[in-house]
Amino acid sequence: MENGDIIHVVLAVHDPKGTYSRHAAVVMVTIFERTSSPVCVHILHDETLTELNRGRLSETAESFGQNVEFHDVSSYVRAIAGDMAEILRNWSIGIIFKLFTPDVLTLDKIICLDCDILVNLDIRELWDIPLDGCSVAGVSNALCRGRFSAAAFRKRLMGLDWQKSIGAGVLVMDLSRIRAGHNFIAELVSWIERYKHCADAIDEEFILHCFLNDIKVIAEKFNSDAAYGISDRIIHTFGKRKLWDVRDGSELEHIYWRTCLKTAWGSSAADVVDLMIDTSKTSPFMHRRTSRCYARILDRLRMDILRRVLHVIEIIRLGLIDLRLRRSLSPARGPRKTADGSDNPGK
Ligand SMILES: [Mn+2]
Repeated sequence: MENGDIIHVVLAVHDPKGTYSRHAAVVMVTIFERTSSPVCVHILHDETLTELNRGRLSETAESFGQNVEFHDVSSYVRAIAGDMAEILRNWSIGIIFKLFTPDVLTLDKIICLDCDILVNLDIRELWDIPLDGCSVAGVSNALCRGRFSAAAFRKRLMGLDWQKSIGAGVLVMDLSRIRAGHNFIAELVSWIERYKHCADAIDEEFILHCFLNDIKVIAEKFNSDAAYGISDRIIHTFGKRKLWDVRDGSELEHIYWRTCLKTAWGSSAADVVDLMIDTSKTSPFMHRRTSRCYARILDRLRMDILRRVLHVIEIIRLGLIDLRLRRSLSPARGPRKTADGSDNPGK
């Protein structure tokens, strides 16, 4: 394979607020710190990447003696953007940048990572996994989603086998094989046109659509939730609650902010303190007073509902006891006696 021993990693950066590039730098440092291999990081970005942030990403790579290259994918985005609005209800446009990789890069092989990830192993371990003739490798997410999940249901609607689904946050791609068998951009455009009404996680669903029987499933530790531990893993924060969003004192949170200190965003501790305070101010998960208030309202509701349910059960229980008592106390049924003791009141 050309490019010798260099490990090539793709990160996508769409950064309208100017805060997202930092997360890419944190991912880069977690890679650089745990490998002795040369790494080239390819940043796929659009016009939202500022000169300042681009410089900081370069500086971060340089400080570890590694390389970073920038690839502007704005023209690809524009080519399909008209069809995207309906799909991108829950996602940033950055979710599709990795799908441009086979067209943008001339390399043979690439690792694609999301930016909500911490690499806590030597990335070479992932790089060296043979793809066994498959176009893509990733970690199965069929089990964690489940047969009756909305994601599985949506995939069945699109004619996809949900059991073969892999997470798109960590992917290894054989770019030569993909280019030989696919015209990725054209296929993406027609796929979006056809499925825009039900598609959601485009990267994951489109990859499953293209490579249904051409996917190598790799060990779960390469794209793993922190719930399973964090050592010797690539940890991915699934869902909307990202590692920089919360102050829960988790080990992961410590790793994120300590790593941030080693990027060009953390050239002084004071800068990182400012960043932490700024993210706390804007994080939807940091309105602690409000969330405590909601918790109290929920507790109150739960208590009221429980009290009423218990009340109804108690009434039914008492009613049953009452009925049983009446039955046991009432005289045995028989013909009624008249006042004079005769059996027949009628004449
Ligand atoms: Mn992600």
